[in-house]
Amino acid sequence: MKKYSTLFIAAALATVLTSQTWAQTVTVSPLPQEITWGEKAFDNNQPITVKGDRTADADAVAILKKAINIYDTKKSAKPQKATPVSLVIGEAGDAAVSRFAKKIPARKEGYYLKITPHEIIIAGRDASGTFYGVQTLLQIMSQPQVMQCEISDYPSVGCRGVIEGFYGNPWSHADRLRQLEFYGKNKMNIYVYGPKDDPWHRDRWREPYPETHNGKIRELVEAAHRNKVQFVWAIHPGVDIKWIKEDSVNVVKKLESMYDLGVRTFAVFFDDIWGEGAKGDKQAGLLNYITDNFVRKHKDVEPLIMCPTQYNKGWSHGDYLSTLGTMMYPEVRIMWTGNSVVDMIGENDMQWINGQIRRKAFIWLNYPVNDYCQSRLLMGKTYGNDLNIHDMVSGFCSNPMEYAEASKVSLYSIADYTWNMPKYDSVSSWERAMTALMPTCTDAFQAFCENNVDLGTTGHGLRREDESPNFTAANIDDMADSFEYLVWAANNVLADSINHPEMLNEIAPWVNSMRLLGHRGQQYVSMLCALHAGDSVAFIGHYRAQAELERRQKAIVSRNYPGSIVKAKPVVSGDVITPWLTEHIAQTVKEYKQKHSYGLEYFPVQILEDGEYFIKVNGEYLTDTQANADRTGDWPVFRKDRDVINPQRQQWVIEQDSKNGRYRITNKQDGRYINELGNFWRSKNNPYSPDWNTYNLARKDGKWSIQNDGNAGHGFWMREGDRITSGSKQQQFVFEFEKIK
Ligand code: 14T
Repeated sequence: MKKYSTLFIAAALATVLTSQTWAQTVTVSPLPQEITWGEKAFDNNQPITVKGDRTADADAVAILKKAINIYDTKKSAKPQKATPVSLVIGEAGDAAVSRFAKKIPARKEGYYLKITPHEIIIAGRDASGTFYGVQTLLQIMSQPQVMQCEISDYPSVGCRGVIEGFYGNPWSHADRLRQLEFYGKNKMNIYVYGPKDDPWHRDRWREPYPETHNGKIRELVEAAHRNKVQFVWAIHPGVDIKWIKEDSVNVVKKLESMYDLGVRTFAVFFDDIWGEGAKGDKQAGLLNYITDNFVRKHKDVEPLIMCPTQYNKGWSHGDYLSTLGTMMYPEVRIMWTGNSVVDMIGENDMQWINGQIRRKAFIWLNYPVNDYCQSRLLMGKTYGNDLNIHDMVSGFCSNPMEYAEASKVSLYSIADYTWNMPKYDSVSSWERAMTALMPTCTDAFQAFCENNVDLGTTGHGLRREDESPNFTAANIDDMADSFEYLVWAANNVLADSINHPEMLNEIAPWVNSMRLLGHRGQQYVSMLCALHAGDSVAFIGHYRAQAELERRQKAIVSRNYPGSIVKAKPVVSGDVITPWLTEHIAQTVKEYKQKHSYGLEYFPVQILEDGEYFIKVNGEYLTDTQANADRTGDWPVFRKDRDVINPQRQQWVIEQDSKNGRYRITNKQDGRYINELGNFWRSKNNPYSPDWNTYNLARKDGKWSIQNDGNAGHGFWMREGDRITSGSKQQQFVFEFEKIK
């Protein structure tokens, strides 16, 4: 019986394998709503004749003719082998596709595509539909053998795309042109122009663009429209707007100047402002004024989009949102980032906000934007948004990184998610994205992406899972393999740079950092071997080589060009490999020091020994008076006397954190730590983090200064009244550490 079943499986497998050798089905992306594959139709170098091209959408016809081998019956020589395949193209209502009228999905931007051995039919519901039909055909025809298929397709979300809405270096003109083409290919249809650091968007919103910029904006608008993308220009007047007629007129004037450059959809942003500009009734009044005096005066301008000041639930209070909801014309779309500034979007969140604003919110997703965690690239899977909210949104846009090419990994998935939401699969989408973007070094690029996933601790709290899933360190061999993998991936991505110079230009600092991280790991493996062999000279040699690599890694700066707003210091695998290596090197050095005395001068000095201390200022003891491990928000105070009943309340555990070499200070009684404000903080949601809760120590004349670092700024602690504050920019050598044990 057992034998028989094995045979049966083998036979079944053979059938699958042989059919796969010729059945080259392509995974069309974004995933179509309905698709049925058949057998091979023809080879992709087959001559093709086109019918309907004079009435079909001109942009669709243009990309079609550019990409395929069109056979012109009048001009071309007779085809040698087969008769040409006949391609019929057009929109609902066109004579060329009238035979298929019933097959075209009754949805905006929908299309019907059929491939048979002798005929290709592309029939769009509208111009965009035809254009998308061609995009799908070109994906299928990218294979040597073109398969028969029948596709009925349309988007889940009507408005799908990208909002260039981050702080930092705005995208370049070339970046934007490449983006717009990418949106066309991936069936995204909206691009909102709102880079925070374009002066004419925000700070100098009243002024028209200088003449030198006008040509570029015109070119972008044309490129957008050619790719069936709405170009939305956003104004951000809230910084200094006065609620007077004159400023309403100023806004309309600026929008008119953008209309003259070809823009047909407009947005008004009031995010990240306070004071006068933040008033809901005034904002609603302005949006209605613009609608009356600008939008409705032009026949071809779409309803406005506005970003409210309270753009997430965490910041909403009072009747601001309901004021917008009731006062503002219902066609004005209102943006929303979710439960907090940076959050994935759920069904319940949509119900809540839509009720407040009496319309469907237009999602501004703050992912993969990294302007608040600039050392990390966000190259991981795009997951966490509910798959059933397509009918609850009026649009869905992603705010990306200032790294335009690198953002495409996530944007590819945003396109996939918004086109066919119920069928979205973050894993397969991520894999397809990497294949599509880096076809000639996909495996190495995937290794790069999987090591640049998490954000670390930030004020916004979003974390991303599954960073560095291939990192294993159970034994020396695992470690050696894991670090070699990093070096291999980095070298392969770099070696292939000629095929994707724009991507490499952006990610090279991170790729180089990954390569050095791998080499550091290899040196660490050699340190371990030397330690086991008792070879102190070899150990110190590898330790110093590692330290030199680390120095080089830390010297890497991204975008180190004059005028760059953001110059990030890249961190690779900040959640997994980087902290692992730092900790393990520290641990191994400790072990070495216990056994050997050779070369100790090469290690950094620890200026305060780990231990328990009294912390004193002017002879008074820093005391944890509440002593309750679950309590947050109170602070330690200075007391004249020793606490004889609960001595532990005045005893502080001070230890160097091996993650960053800074010092952590916790109370002996309850383990609470002091945060960067001099308060206690300890709760499940805010655990100790070396990025926030460690200090630099310095000593002068027997007294110490204590300084925040990492994410916590650089303020120095001082004593104010009976407590600690941390506002000082000057070093305060006032603290005494009296060793207890
Ligand atoms: F308009 C909003 F929807 C929005 O998200 N505004 C900004 C956005 O431009 C930025 O890229 C994003 C991520 O940093 O967050 C918003 O900016 C902030 C958010 C904060 F919580 C700026 C400062 C903050 F404290």
